[in-house]
Amino acid sequence: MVNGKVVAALIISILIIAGAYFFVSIGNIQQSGNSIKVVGTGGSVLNNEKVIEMTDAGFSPSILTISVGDTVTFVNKGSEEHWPASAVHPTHTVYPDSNIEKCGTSEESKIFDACRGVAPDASYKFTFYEKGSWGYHDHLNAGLFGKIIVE
Ligand SMILES: [Cu+2]
Repeated sequence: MVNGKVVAALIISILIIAGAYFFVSIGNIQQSGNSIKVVGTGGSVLNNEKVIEMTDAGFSPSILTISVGDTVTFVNKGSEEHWPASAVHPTHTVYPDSNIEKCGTSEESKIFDACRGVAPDASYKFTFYEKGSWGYHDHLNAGLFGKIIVE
């Protein structure tokens, strides 16, 4: 005999999943070049996401211009791990408030530093709120570098 509480929990779970699916599906995703825009039902831009591909040859595009508040996703398309991080190797302190010593602390999500190697097919995202020209590199291969210009 199935307990009434179990049935209620199952129904609630199904409603939560259905609700989550509804919210995911109302957004309209527009993709053009390296830019993905997620547009709400009112046409407002919720987020402007730019993609930088990391391969064993470097970052592409190596110079990217974005707007304040844009999120950059570094996608590893190579066969080795890559670790994007603010200049300058090895301290990573050029981007405001960034510092490799904050990796593993509660401030890790606020610094421009993946804080670990990103595996092939995995990605690292960072949202830029500071205007400027921000150099970065691959901490595991410091000869690979790029620049993000935030306007
Ligand atoms: Cu480094």
